[in-house]
Amino acid sequence: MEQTFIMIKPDGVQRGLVGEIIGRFEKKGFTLKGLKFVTVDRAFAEKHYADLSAKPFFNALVEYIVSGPVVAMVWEGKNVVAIGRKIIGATNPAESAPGTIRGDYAIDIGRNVIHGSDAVESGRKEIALWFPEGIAEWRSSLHSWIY
Ligand code: 3AN
Repeated sequence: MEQTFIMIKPDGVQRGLVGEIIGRFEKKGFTLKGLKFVTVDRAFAEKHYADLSAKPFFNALVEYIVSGPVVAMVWEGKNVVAIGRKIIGATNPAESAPGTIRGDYAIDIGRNVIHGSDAVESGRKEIALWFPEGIAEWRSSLHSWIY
């Protein structure tokens, strides 16, 4: 079953949006497979955002991510990568639709509340980076219609 890496960024934690965000993924029907509350250091944040290292905003992005604790999660379900990105909304909150997390709760692209893997393969890499200890296996139900 497909998995994705979702992170509630420091501004999402500080603004008390953790429950709201987790609730949206739960109510959609996805399964929470891993969760940790963690403050990462610069070297770790640079690894997570390695693909963006040439961008002019890279330094500010790394500083933002290390500025406080984040909630790192693994969510599982059918098409969870693409549907998760829909739930999150466009990168720039000015363009993300109302009803999406960024559309409802963010204004600034540099403080956009949440991260979600952009492809199944990057999800695999990000899960391995954030959860090197692995993810415990569990099933929410034996019913195949619950993803
Ligand atoms: P997404 O998070 O929607 O996959 P990416 O991968 O293009 O978007 O960018 C990763 C993160 O970098 C974004 N979540 C955002 O915090 C930051 N970012 C992207 N573009 C900009 C920008 N033009 N200025 C400042 N920060 C940016």
